[in-house]
Parts: sequence; C-alpha cells; structure tokens
Amino acid sequence: MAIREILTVPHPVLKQVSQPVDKVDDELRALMDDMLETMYDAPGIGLAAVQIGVPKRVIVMDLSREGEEKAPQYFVNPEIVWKSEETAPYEEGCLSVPEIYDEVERPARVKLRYLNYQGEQVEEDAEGLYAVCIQHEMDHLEGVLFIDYLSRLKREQAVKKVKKLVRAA
Ligand code: K2U
Ligand code: ZN
Repeated sequence: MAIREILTVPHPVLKQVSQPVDKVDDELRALMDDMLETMYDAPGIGLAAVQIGVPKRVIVMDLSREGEEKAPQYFVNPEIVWKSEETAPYEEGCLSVPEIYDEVERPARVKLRYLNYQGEQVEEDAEGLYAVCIQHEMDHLEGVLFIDYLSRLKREQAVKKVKKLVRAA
C-alpha cells in the first residue's frame, strides 16, 4: 500500500470525466487499497480515484467516527439509479480544494448500484452523510467539484486561495 499525492485545484485532471473499469482484479484492488490509505492519511471520509490522478470510475469511503471500528466501502462503476425530490443542504469540503467549505444543496436520498471490492453487484439506499458523500464523489467522476455549484466569484476566490496555500506548503 502507498499514500499517493492528492491533486488540488486547478489541476486539469480533476476536470476529466473518469472512464469505467473493465475488471475488478488484484490490480484494481491495489489501487483501492492505496486510495483508502491516502484518504485515511489526509484525513477524509471519501476519495475518488481521479483525485490521485487516476481517471477511473472508482470511489472509496469510510463514514465511521473517531474511536469506532473502521468501515471501509469500495464503489466500482457506481451509478445513482434514483434520487429523491426532497433536497438537503450540507457544509461540504474537498481534499482537492483544501480549507474551503461552503453549503451545497443535494437530493436527500439516493439509490446506488455499484460493484464492490470483490466485483459483486450491490444495490443500496443512501441518506444523510452517506448520500452527501457519494454524490460529492460521483461528481468527481464527472469532473465536477463542489465549488462548481458556488457563484463564479466564490469559485475564483477559492481557487486563488488554494493556489496560494499550495505554493506556501
Ligand atoms: O472528495 C473529497 O475530497 C472527500 C471529502 C468527502 C466529503 C465532502 C463533502 C461532504 C462529505 C464528504 C473529504 O472527506 S472532505 C472532509 C470532510 C469530512 C466530513 C464532512 C465534510 C468534509
Ligand atoms: Zn472532493
């Protein structure tokens, strides 16, 4: 396993549309292991493969709280097959847009279909933080960042702040 570099805005790869995975094999599982180690180290609760420069439709997540047993989740070729009409706001952040937080409104509940770590098909309902996080990560697979939902001024200010932050690091 390895901790990989997380790309930050305005890296062009973050705007790429990620490609479907052909086969859930040991090579892909090694990528997911690296993604999970990178996410825990950040720390974060979700990570899309494109954020470490690999434009494949793969997401990892762990919504367990501090002190709880880890509960890693793996999503290969995830699809949202249903979204609720009802929406809910959430103060989002992103490992690719460090130290920027703002409110985003998303469908409150979604139904997911994906392949798991073993390549088995799963269909699952998500609500609360799970629904927020999976939609945030699914946006990454389309090259969409949460700041794309903000005003142009807020988005430009965010990119300017991240560029300054990364330069100073
Ligand atoms: O995509 C990412 O950068 C991972 C995010 C996932 C996330 C974004 C918004 C809302 C929930 C999850 C990182 O984990 S950012 C850290 C974080 C953690 C909890 C709540 C909000 C942001
Ligand atoms: Zn993100």
